[in-house]
Amino acid sequence: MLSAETIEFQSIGDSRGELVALESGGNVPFAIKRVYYMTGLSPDTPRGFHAHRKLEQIAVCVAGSCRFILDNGRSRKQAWLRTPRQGLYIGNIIWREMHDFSHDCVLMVLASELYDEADYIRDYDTFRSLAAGRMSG
Ligand code: T46
Repeated sequence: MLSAETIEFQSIGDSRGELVALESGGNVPFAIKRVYYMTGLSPDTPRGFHAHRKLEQIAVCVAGSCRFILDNGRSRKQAWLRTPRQGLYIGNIIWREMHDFSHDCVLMVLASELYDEADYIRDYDTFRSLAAGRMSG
C-alpha cells in the first residue's frame, strides 16, 4: 500500500439503501484497533496539521464531504472525500490537514493503533526531517 491513496469500497445497494462493509485484512489493510468520528465540523475550521510515527488510518466521510491535504515531505497532494463509498488510506510519516468540511460532514477514521499522543508529530520541521531521513534511507 502506498503511503496515501484513495480506496474504492464496494457498496451493496438495494431498494432499502446502501451498505458498505469494512473488514481488517479485506478492504482495510491493517487490523483495526480503534474507530473515531468527528461531527459538528465547520468549513472554516481546519483540523489535523500533524503526522504519525507509526499509525496507519483510513478516513471515510460517511456523510458530507471534506478535503484532505497530504504531504510526504517532498510533495503535497489534495484528496476530496465526497462519498461513503471511498476511503482515504493514510500511512505513517504523512502530514495531513483536513479542510472545507461540509456542515453535514461526519468523518469516520479507522486506526491501526490505540490513541497515543507520543505517536503524533505536531511540528512541521520535525516531520520534514523524519520524512527526509526515510527517503534517503
Ligand atoms: C488524525 C486525523 C485524521 C483522543 O483522546 N483519542 C483519540 O482517539 C483521538 C483521535 C483524539 N483524542 C483527543 C486528542 C485531542 O485532545 O481528542 C482531541 C482532538 O484530537 P486532534 O486535535 O488530534 O484531532 P484532529 O482532528 O486534528 O486529528 C484527528 C486525529 O487525532 C489524527 O490522528 O490523523 O484526525
